[in-house]
Amino acid sequence: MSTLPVLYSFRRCPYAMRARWALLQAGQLVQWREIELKDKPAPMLEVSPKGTVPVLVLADGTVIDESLAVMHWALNQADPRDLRRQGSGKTQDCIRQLIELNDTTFKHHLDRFKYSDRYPGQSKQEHQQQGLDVLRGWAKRINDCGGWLVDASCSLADVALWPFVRQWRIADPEGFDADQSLEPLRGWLMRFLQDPDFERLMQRADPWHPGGLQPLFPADAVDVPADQPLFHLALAEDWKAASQSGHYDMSTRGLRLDQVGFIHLSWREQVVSTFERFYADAESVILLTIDAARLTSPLRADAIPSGELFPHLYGALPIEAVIDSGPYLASEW
Ligand SMILES: N[C@@H](CCC(=O)N[C@@H](CS)C(=O)NCC(=O)O)C(=O)O
Repeated sequence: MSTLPVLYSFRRCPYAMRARWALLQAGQLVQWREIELKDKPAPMLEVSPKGTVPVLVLADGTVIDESLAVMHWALNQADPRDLRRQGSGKTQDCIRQLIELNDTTFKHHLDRFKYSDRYPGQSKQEHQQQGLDVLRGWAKRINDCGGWLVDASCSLADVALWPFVRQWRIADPEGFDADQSLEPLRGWLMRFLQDPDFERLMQRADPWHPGGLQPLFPADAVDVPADQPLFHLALAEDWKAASQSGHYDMSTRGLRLDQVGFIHLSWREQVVSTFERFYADAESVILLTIDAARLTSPLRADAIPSGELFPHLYGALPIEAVIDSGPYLASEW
């Protein structure tokens, strides 16, 4: 457990929120040190004297103290939905430009609109207008691109920007909700706010003090022991395709890894109920037995709404990790 990275974070900080969102998507588990901005813990300032959150300290002592760098580190561990659009340099440029506009121009106007009392002599209305110009540009992009900022699915740009748009809405909910030109942006923001991961992202913890309680983030997840076999039920045709390609990338029946973000697995005692819930009417079901120690993508056990933990694999399943495969025989379980 002590080898998990340490994350210094502040619940409502939009930079920390986007970093935590990426950690969630990448199947990471970290030691969570919630801080108070007015009383930063000395161990955080020792590793990062600039005193901003988020700060991620890796097991080898590497310190990552810029939110975007934390996101990239997380997505380097696993990026099952290809948020970074690795195959397209043009889309990557577009993502970079959008994030830069947010982190410079938009943030500048957001601060002076939201906290206008901290900026005496500046015109709140002027910053509101300029911030709205940026927001309208993003709304138009979302409309033109089919629901997201760069194309028809969520990218790193969407993930990096939405906490700041949320802040704008918090500063002026009536104006934001009534503005017709922001309609596509409202729908886009709602998708994040209504995502089950939003609640996980915004979990609360008491401020950490050296020697104090050390919760994990996400708080409803645990590490997956490498010494216990993991199981996955697969349709025979999907497993056959995987045996040819060398890796298996179905998440669950009828849904791929890139649609769900991870591959559903079970521990031994969960196999029967998983079969009964999802595969009982399928023609030909194969049970895969997986050696967790042979997996290289992140594994994390996440709670489903009932609270039960299930192991999830945040990447494709290499066929070398499957130590046994054969028809699922209900009579044997
Ligand atoms: N460029 C940094 C900015 C982070 C930042 O400014 N975080 C704010 C909280 S939202 C902070 O820690 N401010 C320090 C303070 O208020 O003392 C990043 O992307 O990580």
